Amino acid sequence: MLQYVVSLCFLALAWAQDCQVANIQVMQNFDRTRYAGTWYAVAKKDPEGLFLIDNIVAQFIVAEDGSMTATAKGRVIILNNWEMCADMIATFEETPEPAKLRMKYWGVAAYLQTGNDDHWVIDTDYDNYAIHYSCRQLDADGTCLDSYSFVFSRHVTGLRTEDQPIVTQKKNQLCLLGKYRRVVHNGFCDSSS
Ligand code: RTL
Repeated sequence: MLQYVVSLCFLALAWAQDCQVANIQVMQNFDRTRYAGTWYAVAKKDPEGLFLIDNIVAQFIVAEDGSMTATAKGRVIILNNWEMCADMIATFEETPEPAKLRMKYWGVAAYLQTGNDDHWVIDTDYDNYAIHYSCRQLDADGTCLDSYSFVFSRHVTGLRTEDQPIVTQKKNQLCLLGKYRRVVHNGFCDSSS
């Protein structure tokens, strides 16, 4: 009986989303000043190609005029074997929806990746967890062909137990449940500026 109820719940969860990028629910009344500060990536779903590997820490800064910028660090491997800590910078542009930002980013070093990605804040309590999502390429049917997503925590040690079910639910709504990997923090990027 319990098994039956549990499978029904999973089915209901799966029905709740249609995987259309246009239908993804983002954070309501998003407040960027409360989002500001340090976030540790504790899990990530990778896009295609080169990406940040681990030790990923982002810092969001909101200026007095309300504009937002960010810096991020993370271990990367470039030129097919050179391991380093990537120092990244980003600026954000608003869209009509406060939680849907456009992010322009580049590396402090010129040989690092540059890009222009969506930066959607799916959910956050501002003090403990945040779920980020970015679709780089839309498929013809409205689903996402190439996405990446971060689970951020204010705590380098990971998510609090009480936040884990919320995060699981959001991963499912993004149609990315089971596609995340843990992000290790072992001090690799701590020594660099
Ligand atoms: C995140 C937080 C906000 C600031 C920035 C972010 C993304 C950085 C990315 C960096 C990729 C770097 C690579 C370098 C190798 O050349 C969303 C973490 C800038 C995607 C692949």
